[in-house]
Amino acid sequence: MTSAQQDQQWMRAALTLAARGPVADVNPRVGCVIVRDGELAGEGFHQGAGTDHAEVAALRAAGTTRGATAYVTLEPCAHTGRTGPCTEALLAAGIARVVIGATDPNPIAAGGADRLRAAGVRVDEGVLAAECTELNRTWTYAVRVGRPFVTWKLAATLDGRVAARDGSSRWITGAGARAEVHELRHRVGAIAVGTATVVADDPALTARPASGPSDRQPLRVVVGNREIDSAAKVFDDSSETLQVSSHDPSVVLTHLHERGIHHLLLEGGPTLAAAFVRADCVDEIVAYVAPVLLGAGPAVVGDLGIDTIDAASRWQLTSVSQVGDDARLTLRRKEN
Ligand code: AOF
Ligand code: ZN
Repeated sequence: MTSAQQDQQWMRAALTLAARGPVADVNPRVGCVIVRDGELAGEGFHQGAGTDHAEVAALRAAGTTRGATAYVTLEPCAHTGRTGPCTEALLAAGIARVVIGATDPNPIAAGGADRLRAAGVRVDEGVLAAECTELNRTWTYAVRVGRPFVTWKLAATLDGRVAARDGSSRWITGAGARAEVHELRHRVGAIAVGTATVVADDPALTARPASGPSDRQPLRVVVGNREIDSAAKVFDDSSETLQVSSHDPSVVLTHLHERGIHHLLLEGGPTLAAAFVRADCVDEIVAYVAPVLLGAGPAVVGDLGIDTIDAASRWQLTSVSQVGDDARLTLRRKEN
């Protein structure tokens, strides 16, 4: 095995560790392995804000660290945040070489690679960089752009409707698609719906079963000013609920960003979806299309202010698959 392959192998081990961290935490998921004389000496991962960073956890687990190499999926931090700087911990432990996956996009914490080099440590960057970045896709996006990544999930008939003329909508898609939505809810920090949807459907907006890919429940966000019955399921005690009366997506996203949420799942209805699309605040669409026709009833999205085909909101299809009897399409913003 070449030394480049060896580096990749250790970085893959660090990535596997990182993936054990909490997916919707305010902090990124980070893994670290310490290797000495070609042998694993210690390993650790970040378990969420306020706990040890991955490097500190790995150093703690390791025996002798002098002269060893540390493989970290994210550039070691150079700041004192909720915990101390990892660069100083690595230096104090006598680490001779640090191999980094992704660069830290957070300007407050960045600069670790340079700091280590300046102190005489050999630093190699960019090993499995794409995978290390992808692991924290929405966190990286939020840090760079200054607002959460927004996934709009929709479930509609073949003719693009979300309910029949009489308002009934249970169920358009099959059980398989609905189970996938619960998986998705487990992976995000927050779920938003409009007040009209709460009044019409009384959704619980929880991720079920409660112990899915994560045990935590996403924050429920209700947007709009229709009055909601205090007995509505969104106000039950299974999770916290935030009410925002403004329909302005940037107000909603700013609130969520300040709370450290980096991934928002938008679940409708048509008015809220239209507001986000018009404000160019939808980054990804996950569309479940059922083999069902209604011929009447509300469309999946409200008025977008589009009068002519040249002005259509166009999207890039990134994947298509079958889930039970339904189709799942994933789309991203079209780059012009
Ligand atoms: C690392 N190793 O395991 C993580 C890092 O407030 P703090 O102290 O928890 O710092 C959070 C920031 O530190 C976070 O935004 C990111 O830039 C970096 N995360 N850095 O060296 C880790 N989780
Ligand atoms: Zn750190």
